[in-house]
Order: sequence, then C-alpha cells, then structure tokens
Amino acid sequence: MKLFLGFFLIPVVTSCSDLSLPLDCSDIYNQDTSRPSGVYTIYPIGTTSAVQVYCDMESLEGKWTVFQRRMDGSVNFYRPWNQYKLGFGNAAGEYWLGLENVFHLTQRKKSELLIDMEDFEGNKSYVRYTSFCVGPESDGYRLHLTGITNGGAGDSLSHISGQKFSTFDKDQDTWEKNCAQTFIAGFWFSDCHSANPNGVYRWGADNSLYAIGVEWTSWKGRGYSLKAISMKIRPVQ
Ligand SMILES: *[C@@H]1O[C@H](CO)[C@@H](O)[C@H](O)[C@H]1NC(C)=O
Ligand SMILES: [Ca+2]
Repeated sequence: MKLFLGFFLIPVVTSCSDLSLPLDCSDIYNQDTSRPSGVYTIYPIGTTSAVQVYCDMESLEGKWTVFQRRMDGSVNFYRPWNQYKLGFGNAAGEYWLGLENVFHLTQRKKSELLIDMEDFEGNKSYVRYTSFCVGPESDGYRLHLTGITNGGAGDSLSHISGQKFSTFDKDQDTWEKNCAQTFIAGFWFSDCHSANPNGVYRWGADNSLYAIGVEWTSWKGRGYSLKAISMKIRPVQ
C-alpha cells in the first residue's frame, strides 16, 4: 500500500511543478498550432493573474495577443485611470486588456505591435512597429515604440513614443489642458494626438465635434471614426 501511494504521488507532484500556464497568445499557439482565433485565458503576471483575451491566430502568421479592440461601439472607453490600469470590456467583443498586463507582457518578452483597422465600406489597412513596450506604473506606463512597416494605414503613432498614458483623471500629457478630457479617451497623448483608438465610437464620418472619434488620421484624416481597430502584440522571434 505504501509503495503504491509513493508511486502515485510522484506524478502529481511532477505535474504541479511542470504546470506551464500560457503567458500570452504565442504560448497558446505553441501548445497547439491548430488553435483558431478566439477568446483564451492567459496569465500575464503569474498563476493568480488569469485574464481572458482575444488571440488573433490569422493576421501575418498569427500569435497576436490583442490588448485593445473596437468593433461595434458596445463598450464605453471614457474611463478613469484605475480601469485603464486593470482593464475593462469583454474579450469576445470590445475591450482594453489593462496597462498593468501590457507592462508585464512587454517586460517579459521583446514585443512587436500590429494595429489593424477597417472603415464602414470594408476597406482595411494596418501598420506594424518592430518594437513596442510599456514601462511601469511608477513611470506613468510610458510608451516606447520604434520601427515601422506601413500596411496602408500610415504612421500616426511614432510621435507619441516616449509619452506617459493619460486618462481624464490623470493628466500626464504635454499639453497645458487635458487631452483625455478634450478628446474623450484614455491614451498616450502628447499635445494631443494623430490617432485616438480609444475615442468615441461615431459610426463613420462626422465633423460636428473635433477629433474625438476613433481616428487614425494618416489613413482617414480628421473627422472619420473607424468601424474597427485593434492593437495587438507578439514576441519578436
Ligand atoms: C474605401 O476605398 C475606396 C477605394 O479606395 C474609396 O473610394 C472609398 O472612399 C473608401 N471608403 C471610405 C469610407 O473611406
Ligand atoms: Ca496636460
């Protein structure tokens, strides 16, 4: 009996210590390369940090961990600092993964960034940056971004590299006023933006209020609010 107990205990202990939880969507893919795009659970900060995320397994060879997604206007993105820090929304639809998660993901693995977008007539474009990382909260979740591959969307983001993140209740932009309040979003702003992915969902062209929409100006100019945009990262091979 003692012999059997010992025999059965060993595999249990081994499987606990071997338990490898996926950090991101590239781990999910590497566990099983046939997995489709969809919602999965990842652990960006360790065993107690389970969070649902949408994995894009198709675009440019897949393995992308989506940290921002707009697609139908169902989620309000005008939110305070604490919610941008911890995340909000629904991984099957519109959501923000949370700056603390993105900080940990980009600290643990060198990452690239893909942003793809779509207008209301089905035109699509993207832009890709070869290096993307977000610093710690103690430094305002500062953005670092380099290297661009233009997939038609153009570069509306490089100029905010080096900026801290801002929300309506935490102004860390370089403008005398509050970019997050003025342009109804939380984002990395300077004075203020050429792109406003977390802006107000406005269903297309609308110039009635200046630059508050889900804009990507190097593709659509000012006053066009996109149908869909998503920001996603994956480890650099
Ligand atoms: C979609 O692309 C076509 C062809 O380039 C262009 O004529 C049209 O204006 C675009 N649609 C929008 C909403 O920008
Ligand atoms: Ca300011």
